[in-house]
Amino acid sequence: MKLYYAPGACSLGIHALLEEIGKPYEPVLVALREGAQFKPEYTSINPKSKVPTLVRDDGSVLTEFPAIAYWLASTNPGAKLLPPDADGQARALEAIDYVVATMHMQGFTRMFRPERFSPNPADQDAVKAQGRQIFARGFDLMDRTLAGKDYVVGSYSIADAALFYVEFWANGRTDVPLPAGCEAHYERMKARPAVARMLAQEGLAA
Ligand SMILES: N[C@@H](CCC(=O)N[C@@H](CS)C(=O)NCC(=O)O)C(=O)O
Repeated sequence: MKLYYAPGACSLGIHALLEEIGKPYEPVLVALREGAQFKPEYTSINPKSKVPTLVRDDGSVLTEFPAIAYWLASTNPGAKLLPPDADGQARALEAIDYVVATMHMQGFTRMFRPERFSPNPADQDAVKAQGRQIFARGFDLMDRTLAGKDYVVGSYSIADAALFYVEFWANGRTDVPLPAGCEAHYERMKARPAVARMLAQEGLAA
């Protein structure tokens, strides 16, 4: 398998899951800041010009964080990355969708790419403020989800890898404070050997 990733991007959650699984894979760096995602070498693999991209052993390509995380968990049951019951699995997918579709795409992207939401430069401070509000509210909701639990659905799952990447962003790249439950979750995640290996491989200090 090959994981196309960028250091510190949302792909870090998938990178952590691959380390958790422990099977061989090749990490391939995509230099987003240099626009490598738009070059034919990459668009021939993922025409969406985004990371993460997973190229599986049969050569087929899988994109989108929730799909990749779900596929990795389903095909590696021994890693126990999803609860065994349908309700627990649905809860994990519910949390991942919220992190990716709302906190990341609606919140964080507004804060750092306001021009994608309004072409008018005069609007951009308002767009950023709206994004910050969505991002911060997300942590409040995830904090409630974590109440009384170490991990999002109780035991460690793919949902924690998703929550971790936005917690990582909140810490290094925003002034959004993590509520106590999310802060404890962030520390708990960093203490996992697989997460520590991923951070070291991406050259990230958390
Ligand atoms: N919906 C996609 C989002 C992926 C995404 O937005 N990735 C960002 C990095 S965190 C990216 O590749 N950005 C490059 C760009 O927008 O040019 C997913 O779930 O995988």
